[in-house]
Amino acid sequence: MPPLPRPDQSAPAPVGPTGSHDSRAQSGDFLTTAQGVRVPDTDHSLKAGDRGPTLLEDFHLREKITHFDHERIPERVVHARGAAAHGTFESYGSAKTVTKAGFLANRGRTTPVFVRFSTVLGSRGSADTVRDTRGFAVKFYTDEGTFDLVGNNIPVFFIQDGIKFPDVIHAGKPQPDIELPQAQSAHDSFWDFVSLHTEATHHVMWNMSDRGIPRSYRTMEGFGVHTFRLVDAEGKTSLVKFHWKPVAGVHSLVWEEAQIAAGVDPDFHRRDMADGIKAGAPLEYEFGIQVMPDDGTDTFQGIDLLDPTKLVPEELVPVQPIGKLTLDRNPTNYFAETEQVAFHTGHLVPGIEVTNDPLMQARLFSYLDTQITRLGGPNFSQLPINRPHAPVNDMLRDGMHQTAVHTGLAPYLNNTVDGGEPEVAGANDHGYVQTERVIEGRAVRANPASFDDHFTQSTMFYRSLTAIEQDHVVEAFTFELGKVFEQSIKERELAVLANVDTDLCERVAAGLGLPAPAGTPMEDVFVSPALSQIIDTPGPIAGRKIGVIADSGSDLSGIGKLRTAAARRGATVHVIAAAGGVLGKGVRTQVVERTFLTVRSIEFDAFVVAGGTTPSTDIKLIVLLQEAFRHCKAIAAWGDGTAILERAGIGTTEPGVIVGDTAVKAFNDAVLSAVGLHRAWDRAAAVMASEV
Ligand code: HDD
Repeated sequence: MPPLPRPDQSAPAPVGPTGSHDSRAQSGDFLTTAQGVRVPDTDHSLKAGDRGPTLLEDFHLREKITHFDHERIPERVVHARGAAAHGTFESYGSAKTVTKAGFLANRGRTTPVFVRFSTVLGSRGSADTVRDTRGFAVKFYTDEGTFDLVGNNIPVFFIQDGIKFPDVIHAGKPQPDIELPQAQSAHDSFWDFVSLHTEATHHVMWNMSDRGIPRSYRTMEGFGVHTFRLVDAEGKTSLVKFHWKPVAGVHSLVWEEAQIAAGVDPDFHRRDMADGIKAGAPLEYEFGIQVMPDDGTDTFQGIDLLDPTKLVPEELVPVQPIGKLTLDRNPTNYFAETEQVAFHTGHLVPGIEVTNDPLMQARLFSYLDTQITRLGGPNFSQLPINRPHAPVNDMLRDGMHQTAVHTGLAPYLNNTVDGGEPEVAGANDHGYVQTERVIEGRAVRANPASFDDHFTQSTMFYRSLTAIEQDHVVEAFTFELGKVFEQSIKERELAVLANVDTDLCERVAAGLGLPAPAGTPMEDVFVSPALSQIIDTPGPIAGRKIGVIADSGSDLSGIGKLRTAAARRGATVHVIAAAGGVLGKGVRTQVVERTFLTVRSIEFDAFVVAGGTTPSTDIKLIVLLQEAFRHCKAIAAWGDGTAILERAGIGTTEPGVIVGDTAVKAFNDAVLSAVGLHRAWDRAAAVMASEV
């Protein structure tokens, strides 16, 4: 008997004019129903007379309302608030020594990616800048199948065993009776949980540091968190930690900015990413690995590599760059792509394997499971954004929302009906053949003793920060615990901090007006300067925004020069004036993009007052400059623009304040370098100590 036709599941998705997916919704000349029937009127329902009741036979009305009624799907149970972008990963080929994964091992190979950034605790409509961990989930559409690296911007996690994930999330989410606070850890149940579960301390230290309030997605590190097992072409294995290093450097907001932004622009991070991409400043990260020997101990220099509350300091194992990620295309449709993308830690490709980390093991179950509720059935891999770019030839059949039209008669193996096909693949055919590993032991609910060390790395993190970063940690703990009502919870968390660092505990206790308990912090810990984000040489400024205060009398050509100098480094200049419109005439014009009413200091990384600008007594302008000064941003003025700084009480000799006669090259370079330093931290002590 001749073989029957084989199923073809690799048929490409319908492609619309905008790219990779079907964009039929708004194409064609006429509005139609879902059945393609042209619609004559979509504003008036069919009624019995113009004042009469609506008729049930109006199929267009019923279809329109019914579809609308079902437009929402359940938001993600965690990481509901997010934004994403498309891009490309290019391999340096340097990982060839440790992995056979083709997208990493082959120098110059490019792989399409889709990356979703998120907060953890807030609902889908919550603010971007809340103090929280950020998700950093990368979908690599490799030609050996899809690999998802579902990471965070913090290299450690709150818990060591996935069975506790519902507990930590229930504690962090709004309280269940009246559902508040939204997207905040500053409440009793969160601090109740973490003070009772001291394994959370290291992650909490990171959350309370500046890492909990990133400046933007482009200035955020990413981490795979767990230890992974890489396998090379000869079958040799290594243990690795994955890192994303932002080309733009690692920078954060200050807490007051984060709070203002949550009200003024809840979309702060999402807007920054979309605007940057639109303006031609893609988000860029280097992908790197720390490689540790797979010697059967799953430990490295005393660090348990299976414990997700521990990191490996970069001074002990440097991060080796293995490729570059560039995000340069905004999604076409938020729902179809960003909302429907489904990441899964079990989406692995040959050459990348998991370890026994008990947090990772539970994740391997959860991600597939959650999509079934969220995306309404088991066929979510057929959604355009989730479709692998490698050919698919599975034997999964039917189910809700099945869109494939499978041919063939034998969706099983072995078969003779479909000619015995398809074949299974061995390692030489790029099959995912798990490396053999010995697994034995008694069934116990227990952790290894090494998981009991909850403080050494918490102390290491705190002591590795600079003084100004430590001040921020103290403020953050004092703020969060200051929002807790139960005295016993505050006291218990102070007892935790006493085991991290005596000075930290005493300063937070003083802020809360409570006695500082005694603890036994490690005196002699490893210090890892790589954990600090403060830099002393200017970094790149692509995507940064500079606000220029001006009016019709300002030196518009000077603004033009500053704009050109900024554009050369990928930054943008935006003119702010008392009223909207265009300043100047003829060739020398500047469009006003913000007025004193619509601007807020958080939108910009630096402010410059243009020469020739008339001093204004508008309180909104004074507050704008004072706020920027308090947030240690670069502030500059040229010519008589300096008079405005003086009005705002900003001394022209303060750190990070630049003045010049004209907007010449030296002046512009000084301004852009100050932006590259991110903040004038030398100003911080004076700003904090200032009194009115
Ligand atoms: Fe998770 C989503 C990251 C532990 C269960 N997680 C989710 C997302 C990120 C992370 C970035 C959002 C993905 C997206 O944008 O769609 N999660 C982490 C990291 C963890 C971690 C870095 C620890 C190292 N997660 C973790 C555990 C469990 C889950 C221990 C359960 C046992 N995570 C989920 C989930 C989510 C999720 C319920 C919700 C939506 C989704 O998966 O698709 O399955």
